[in-house]
Amino acid sequence: MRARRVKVALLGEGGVGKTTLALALTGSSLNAGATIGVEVHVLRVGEGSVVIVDPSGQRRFRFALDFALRGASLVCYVFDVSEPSTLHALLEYPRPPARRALIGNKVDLGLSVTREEVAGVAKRLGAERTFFTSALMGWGLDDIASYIAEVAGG
Ligand SMILES: Nc1nc2c(ncn2[C@@H]2O[C@H](COP(=O)(O)OP(=O)(O)OP(=O)(O)O)[C@@H](O)[C@H]2O)c(=O)[nH]1
Ligand SMILES: [Mg+2]
Repeated sequence: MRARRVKVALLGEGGVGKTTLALALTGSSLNAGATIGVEVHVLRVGEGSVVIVDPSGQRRFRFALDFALRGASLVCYVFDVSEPSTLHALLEYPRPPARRALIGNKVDLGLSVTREEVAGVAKRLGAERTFFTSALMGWGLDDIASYIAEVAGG
């Protein structure tokens, strides 16, 4: 399969697991520390590559969001399913003209949000897909990898 070069941005509050997710997707060792500014990871998809741009969720690095979003084909909004505030905070994030998906991470800790709450936020964000993952345990990553490959190939 041939894939054009594609940019994916991961947005969400500090500590929800964006970097761990990016490392898990790219098969790297999971040694995430809090992101300073922005990190960039490369995911091989067929003969192409997908650039995963992973800005810090901390407010003081808010400027990194503009960089992450510029030219992105796909925006993945990430929250921690065990911390409801991280789901609702996503409504404050920009909604650029890109495909959008919602990712509930840390399912290994159990869900403290209802499926209805998640569906409500997904709808308001304009997310076309919702995924549940544990980046730490490696759960649910194949579905996201397939979806990214689909976006990259499209
Ligand atoms: N239990 C559990 N912990 C996770 C999971 N994913 C990430 N973590 C942990 O959550 C903490 C924060 O993860 P990061 O990947 O640094 O989070 P981040 O969203 O990149 O945070 P910032 O860079 O500060 O915005 C780390 O201690 C991770 O090991 C998960 O699926 N389950
Ligand atoms: Mg990070």
